[in-house]
This record gives sequence, structure tokens and C-alpha cells, in this order.
Amino acid sequence: MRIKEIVATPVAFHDPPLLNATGVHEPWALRTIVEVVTDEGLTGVGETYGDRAHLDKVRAAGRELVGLDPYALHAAHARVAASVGDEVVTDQHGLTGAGSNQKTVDAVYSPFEVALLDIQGKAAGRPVADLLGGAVRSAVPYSAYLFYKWAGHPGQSDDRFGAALDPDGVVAQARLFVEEYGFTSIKLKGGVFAPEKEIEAIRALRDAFPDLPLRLDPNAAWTPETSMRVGEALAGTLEYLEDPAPGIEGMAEVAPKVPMPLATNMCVVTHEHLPPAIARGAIGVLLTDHHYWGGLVRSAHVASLCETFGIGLSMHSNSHLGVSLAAMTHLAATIGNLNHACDTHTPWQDGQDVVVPGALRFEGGAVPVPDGPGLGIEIDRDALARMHEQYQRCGLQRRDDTSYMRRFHPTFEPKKGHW
Ligand code: GKR
Ligand code: MG
Repeated sequence: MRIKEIVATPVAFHDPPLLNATGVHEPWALRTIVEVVTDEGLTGVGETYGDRAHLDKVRAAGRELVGLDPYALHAAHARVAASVGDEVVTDQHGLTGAGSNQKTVDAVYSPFEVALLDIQGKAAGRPVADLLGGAVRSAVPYSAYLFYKWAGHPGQSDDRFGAALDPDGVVAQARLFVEEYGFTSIKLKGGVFAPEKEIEAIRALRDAFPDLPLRLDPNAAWTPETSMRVGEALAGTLEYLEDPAPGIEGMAEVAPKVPMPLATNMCVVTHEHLPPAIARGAIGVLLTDHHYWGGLVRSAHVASLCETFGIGLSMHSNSHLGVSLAAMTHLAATIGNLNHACDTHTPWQDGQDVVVPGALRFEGGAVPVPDGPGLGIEIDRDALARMHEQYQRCGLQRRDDTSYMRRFHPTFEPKKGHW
């Protein structure tokens, strides 16, 4: 079997005005759906970022994979690395840490790897989780991922989630998500208001949900001193504190001074960050993410490294569709040492998807591992075409939360080590 053709389709879907340390989500979120077609008629699918610089690299790398055996994952990685060369793609929003060449190669390779595993699974008649060593859990728990948010995008009508700009709004949002999805743990995206306000919101969540694990993620908006103060104030309340301060240095300063583990998806985002972070004791939990750790197999290797060094594991997410949710679920199902519920932005998509409904669902806050061959999902061709049209019409080519925020608050500055 050989790869015959690769198609990368950028898509856009509606996204609510979710606030974070760098600004506010634009009305459209962008992703790219990658389809790999073989000469035996099998098609595999992967999903990745939609920013133009990344999309161009994915398309260029895809051309180099034609003719390759779908089982030759190492060769595919080498061809992607050669195609990317020494270039570095950096996220405009800076929410997933610094860019590097290694991270760029792994991010470009990831959707192909997922699609090739989808093909391998379809060829074998087995779910991707089986290719990764078999599921150790039949369903993967996700957390309710709360955001401060405006009631609606300026100039548009309010969305059904409503505003969340104070503790009551945050608790109401949590109730909605827990009621609709059954989540059994909660994450609040912070770095939006002064830390004292966010401490109040966490305390309100603790009162409203006494038994659910809670986490707070200000995306490195605080100084190490503030991080220590918040950590002390929330002793016994948080399962982990995610990226309170910038960089491995900042996190290493905070880690021994706070009672809860520090987690990251910002200061450790590629292999070269692991040795210094481990040596400095900077992190207690790594949020893995197959979209930039080089796909599912390489993410599973990182999970083993974490086990070796006593680092806990959770999973990071950006705005995404069902292809990513399926891949995340197969991966998370096979990692024995994944000891925290994974993040997902799925509720914010509010039913928009490129995947035919049915294979992915939440039961008690967890997604049962799809049991069909490969990823166990099917692309809804009409939805893909519609979302591609939306991409062409929306005029966005890269995520830029800061510029969008400045349209309404011209003096807004991203918060990095600000408070
Ligand atoms: O969607 O605004 C967002 C998040 O802030 C996201 O971009 C982050 O990468 O969810 C992420 C995180 O955990 O830091
Ligand atoms: Mg984070």
C-alpha cells in the first residue's frame, strides 16, 4: 500500500468571545483537516492548526509524503523534517509556548501521523488505541473548561452561554457544562482579571462543587511572587496550578513555594525543554498535546518519560473539532500514567463538527473510545465543504486574540508576568 494523495482543507467555525491573557477569541476559529488517500482506497484523517504559515508547511510536507508506505512513520517524520528545513513557525498568540524548529517539525508531522494510524487501523480492522498498545480505560475523562467571556461578540446577539465576568457568571457556566456533559473536574482559564478576582472565582467554584477537582490556568500572566501568593491562598483547593509564571525559570522559582503541583503547556512544549525543566524541578504535571509533540506515538513516548521522572500527565487543548477529539481520546485511553482529566474546548463548538455525529459522545464527562476501525470516525463531507466555505469567507488567516481585543480596547496589552 502506498500514499497516493494528500489533501489539506482549512476550515473555520464559530467561536464565542472567550477571554484569556492575550485577548479574546475572534468570531471564527481556524483548523486544517488533513486527508491521506492510499492506492488501495483507504483514507486516513488528521486535524491541525489553521494558521496560514502552518497550513503552507503542512501542504508542502504533504507533497513529499506521496509514494510512501503508510506504515513508515519514521520515514514520514524524516521527510517532514527535510521539508520544514530549519524554519520555525511561532504562534501569534503565544499561548502554547515558544516556537522552535523541533516543535515546528513535530507540529507539521502530527496530522499526517494521525491520518496514517487511521489508515493502519482501517487496514487491520482495529481501533487506533489498539495500535498504541491497547486501551487501559474504556472512556477518557475531560474537564469542564471554563472561560471568562463576554455575552456575545460585539455587534452580534448574545450567545447561549451568556456572560461570565465574575464568580457568579463562572459558577453558572460551570453548572451548564456539568449539567450538559457530566464533567467531573473543572478548569478555569485565568490571566484575565487581577489574581484576587480569580481567587474569588475559584473559591466560588469550590463552594458550588465541593467534590470536583479544580485547576486554574492564567497562561503565565503573573510574576513568580504573585504566583506564590495565589498558590498559598488556594492551598487545598487546586489539584494543580497551570502556568502561573513565565518560563522554566519562573516556574522553578514558584514550584517549591506552593502547596500544589505546577502544570504546563507553555514552558515545556518540545523535547529540548524537558532536561532543564526536570533538572530545575519546574513542573509536577505536563499537559501533553499530540498536535505539537509529534503525533500519538511520540506523545506516548513523552508520557513514558514523564513516568520515569515522576511527572504527572494531563492533556492540553486549543479550539478543535472532532478529528482531534477522536485522536486525543485514543491516545489518552492508552496512557496508564495519565492521572488528570484532559482539557477540551469541545463544548464551545456547540455541535459544529466535520465528523458524522454518533461516534463521539460525552457520558459522565468522559468520551468512550470509538470502537470502529482506525479513529472510528467518518468525515461529514457536506460539513467539511461548508466549513471550508466559511474559511474562505471569514477573511481570517491566523489566530490573533490581541488584535481582536484591541478593536474594542485599543490600549490592551497581553499579560505576561504582568500581575
Ligand atoms: O483557547 O484561549 C484559549 C486557551 O488559552 C488556549 O489557547 C491555551 O493554549 O488552552 C490553552 C492552555 O491551556 O493554555
Ligand atoms: Mg494552559
